[in-house]
Amino acid sequence: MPSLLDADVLTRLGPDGADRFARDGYLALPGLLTGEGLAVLGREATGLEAVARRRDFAMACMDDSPRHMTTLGGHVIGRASTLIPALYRDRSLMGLVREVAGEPVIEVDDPVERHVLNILHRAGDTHGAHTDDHPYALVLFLEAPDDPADGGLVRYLPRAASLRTLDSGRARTAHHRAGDAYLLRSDTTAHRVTPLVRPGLRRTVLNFAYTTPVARPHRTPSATELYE
Ligand SMILES: O=C(O)CCC(=O)C(=O)O
Ligand SMILES: [Fe+2]
Repeated sequence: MPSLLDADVLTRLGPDGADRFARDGYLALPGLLTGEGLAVLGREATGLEAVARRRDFAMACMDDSPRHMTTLGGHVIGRASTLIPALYRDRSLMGLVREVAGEPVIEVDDPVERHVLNILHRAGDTHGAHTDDHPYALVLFLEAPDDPADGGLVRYLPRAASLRTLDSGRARTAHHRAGDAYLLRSDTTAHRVTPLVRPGLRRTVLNFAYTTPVARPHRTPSATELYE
């Protein structure tokens, strides 16, 4: 789906993207979506939001970190959308993930976790601290506050010993705009999304999970609790 993705994103980042990713567990991919890609995926997400579900709870298996968000699991997206599953398995997109990851990546079998939609849309909405079950997460931004002061920032800490260390001084913070993306080494990098600070703000992402031929998922109940 070349017209939805900016094929030059890695060239713009320079030659050390994969090295930075290996070191930081994170690589920003600014402007990965073209204007057309953002428009088309934005319309798709707006349609899917009608069947998405509100979640407000503390996730026991992730240190009781908060979830205040509206979500849609991959199993529903797989039935309701042809575009998102096609983009998920798009060769050029998976090639980009492979290049940054520095190893072969494959699709996640689990229909719930492979591609999910996360919408923060109320004041205080947040996706609390966790690690993912699968090694790689490609997060695509369809909506996000333009001003970092409005929240919706990603905090992350690679090779985190525990989720609590995510609020230590070593954690980093990243701001993204609609059309941006990032790749995360998501099974070993603790991460969370900071709360939206006031009403009227929205932050919508697609999260595409990938694994490798040798990786074994960290099985937690988190995806079931958030997406089923
Ligand atoms: O919204 C984000 O930036 C992160 C999403 C995430 O961590 C997840 O869906 O597991
Ligand atoms: Fe995550």
